[in-house]
Amino acid sequence: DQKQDLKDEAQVTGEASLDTFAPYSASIASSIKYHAEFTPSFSPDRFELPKAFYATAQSIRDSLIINWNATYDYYEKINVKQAYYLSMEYLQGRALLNVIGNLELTGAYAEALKKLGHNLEDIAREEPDAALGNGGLGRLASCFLDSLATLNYPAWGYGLRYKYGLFKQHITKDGQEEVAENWLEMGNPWELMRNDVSYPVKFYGEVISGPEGTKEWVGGEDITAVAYDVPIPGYRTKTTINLRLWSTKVAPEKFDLSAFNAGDHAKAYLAMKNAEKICYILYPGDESLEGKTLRLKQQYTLCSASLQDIIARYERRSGESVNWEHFPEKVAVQMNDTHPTLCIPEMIRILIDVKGLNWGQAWNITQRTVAYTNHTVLPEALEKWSLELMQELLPRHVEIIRMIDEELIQTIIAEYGTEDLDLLQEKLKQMRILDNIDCLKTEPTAEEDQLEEEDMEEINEVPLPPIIEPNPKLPKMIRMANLCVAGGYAVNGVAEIHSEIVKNEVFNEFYQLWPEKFQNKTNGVTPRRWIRFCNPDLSKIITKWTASEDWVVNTEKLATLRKFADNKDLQSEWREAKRRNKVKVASFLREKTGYIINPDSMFDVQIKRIHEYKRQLLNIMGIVYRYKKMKEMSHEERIASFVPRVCMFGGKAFATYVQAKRIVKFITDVGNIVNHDPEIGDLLKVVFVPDYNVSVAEMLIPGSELSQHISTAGMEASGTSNMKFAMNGCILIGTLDGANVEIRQEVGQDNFFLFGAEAHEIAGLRKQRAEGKFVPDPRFEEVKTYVRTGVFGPYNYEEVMGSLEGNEGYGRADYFLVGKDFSELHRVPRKG
Ligand code: B1H
Repeated sequence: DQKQDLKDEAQVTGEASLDTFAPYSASIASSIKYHAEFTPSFSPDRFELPKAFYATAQSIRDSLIINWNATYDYYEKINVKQAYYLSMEYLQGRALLNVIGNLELTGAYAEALKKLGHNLEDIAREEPDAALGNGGLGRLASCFLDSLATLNYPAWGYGLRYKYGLFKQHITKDGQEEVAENWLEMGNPWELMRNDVSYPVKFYGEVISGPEGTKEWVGGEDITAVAYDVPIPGYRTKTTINLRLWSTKVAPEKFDLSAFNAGDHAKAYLAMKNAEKICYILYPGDESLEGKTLRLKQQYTLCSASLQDIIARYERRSGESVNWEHFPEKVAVQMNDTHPTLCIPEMIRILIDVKGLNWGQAWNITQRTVAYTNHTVLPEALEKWSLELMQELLPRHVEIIRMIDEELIQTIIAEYGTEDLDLLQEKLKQMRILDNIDCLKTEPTAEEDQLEEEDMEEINEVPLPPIIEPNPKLPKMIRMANLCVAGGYAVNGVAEIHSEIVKNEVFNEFYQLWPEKFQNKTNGVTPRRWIRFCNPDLSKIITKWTASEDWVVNTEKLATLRKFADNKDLQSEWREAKRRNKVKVASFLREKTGYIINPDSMFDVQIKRIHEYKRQLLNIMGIVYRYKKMKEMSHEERIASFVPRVCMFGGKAFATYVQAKRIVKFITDVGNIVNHDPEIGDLLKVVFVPDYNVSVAEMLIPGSELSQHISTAGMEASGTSNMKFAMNGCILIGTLDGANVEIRQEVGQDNFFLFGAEAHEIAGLRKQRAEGKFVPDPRFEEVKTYVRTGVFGPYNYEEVMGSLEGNEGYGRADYFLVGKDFSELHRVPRKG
């Protein structure tokens, strides 16, 4: 009650601290001291960093565990339906400020730490980022967990506990250098190792048929997946949900003691190493990735351990009478892209081979339980696995995938008939799960033998599909997205425009067959981390002017601010808050790059993975153009023509993505020249922020004024930083792509700098460009020529400039249409 009174008062007055809980700070301080004394990993004599961080984290962890247990006792008691989010990535960032903020203990902790001679912000900065993800897809998973807990949804996340997260990026004179990120080095205070929760996971081996058509998968390599639980607290609620991350170790009986005893240590440890290395490292690719056995092992480990856990929980909660038909009423499994697709055959395998269900039951239950979110339409990013590799690693799953493929073929034949063979062939070609693999059924499979006679008659009535001769020269592949669409009850895109492309282009054949499966779920971000905690100054202003803190849970309330838009007091408070955030950015950049920037310049920011489709190259070409024009002017003219601007870039390039790394090098080289040019001074600075991650984003976004979301239209599925910038009072410049479209509708077209070709024009423009029919703006040619003169140093930019040329000499001939949209960059804002 005391807490509530204080809060009510704080809300009404909009006073500095919304959670001044002095009465708690004394007991928090003693709890922190207690943990500092009993934290064995640090020397006991002094309460210093980083020990102070670990002790602080442990003191709050106790409350998390209490809430976590209470949440689960309750879910267990009411046997609630649970949503399970399966993701290969979680980009959690730091947890401390989020945890104490969600528990509304920030003020109390700040005070307690002050008593102990520390400052909360410094303590928080000691925490390494948990970077178990690459970019938007991983961060979305983490935002979902926060919001699910806050909104009291019974949900769990499942993922992998990578020992090394996304690499650390160093910027050297040669561009990006990758360094391993050992985030667990000092221990992870937020996880609870659950030795009591572990499951066997098998690879390789063979499938043996039993007497009554039963199948047994035997032999091969057995490992153990062990659970590590990370409690995820909601905001202003006791609901604390779970992120269960699997780590792998050797199955106890597989340690080769006799080899060890015989002195062959390498052999003895081999199985151990093979098991442990599965969770060693996050694959650092974003948007596309080569198929690798280790990656497939990772994916299967996630699916198998999670499904075994989910099914065990369902059985336990069902008590005496397990009715599998009701499984979809208690379980929903959401797949974050195709990376966890193996959930589908794994669920079927467990239901048939372990629980004794027949094919029809298992297939039906799975189809009612699983759903798929698509995050990209880039053709190279649609996951495919070689049948050969899958066959070797997961032989039983290949049998099941073949059965699903057959089911799909039968559905397609039933829908389109066999009269128009060309049509049927085309449909099969587009939709089948197995690519370049014969689909002629010669004999009934063992499972079909088991079917009731009536069902069999039905199948026999369906004529056999026409033969498409596989091409022996091409690899036989499994198309994971097709498996997801066929195996799940729903498919969603992540922004309106993207979901339309999913329906009308990428999966159009499936959409025609099952229109009811297709949905849109525009991405979102948690307003706790992305406004309330990362921008306390702005938060206070919002709370004051909306007269309530409700916006932290219900972002629609932010619209209340609209009626004060012209209020001078609000405007000046807003400006002051922005300025304070910019000062923080300036001091961060000085520390990380040595560049001194003026906080009164306009801060223009592009932070995201480095990818050609995101067009950092378009941005930097525009900057080079501006620089060249400045150089051509007199001092007076320059001052009169340009607003001082700091252009910031941040983002990591996939280590083997050569062109992306060249772009990083280009940006840093431009910075090197421009930032030291005495004629230019504060009028233009170009800064590449090294090692961009969640924590860096939390600092940069509140201090930004213009942010760039300039992908080639139709290529960015959604984007999520666009939302974070908009929420922190930053104007967007962007193309009509991803969630930009919806953000622009919300903020109004006057508050969004729109430019560039639209998605429906892209195919035609690419064709024109490739045929040399489209002539780029002369200013674009001017910039390329300028770069080629070597103004930015001795590095050979030929490959970068060449990729922008409209001829075939450089692969895809300005595939991303930088040359097309460049001209419009200088014509903002556009009407309509
Ligand atoms: C997104 C990925 C992705 N789309 C493959 N696809 C990966 C694909 O390791 N891999 O193999 C990793 C990541 N990530 C992003 O998802 C989209 O580009 C964004 O536009 C979108 O906002 C985000 C969340 O939906």
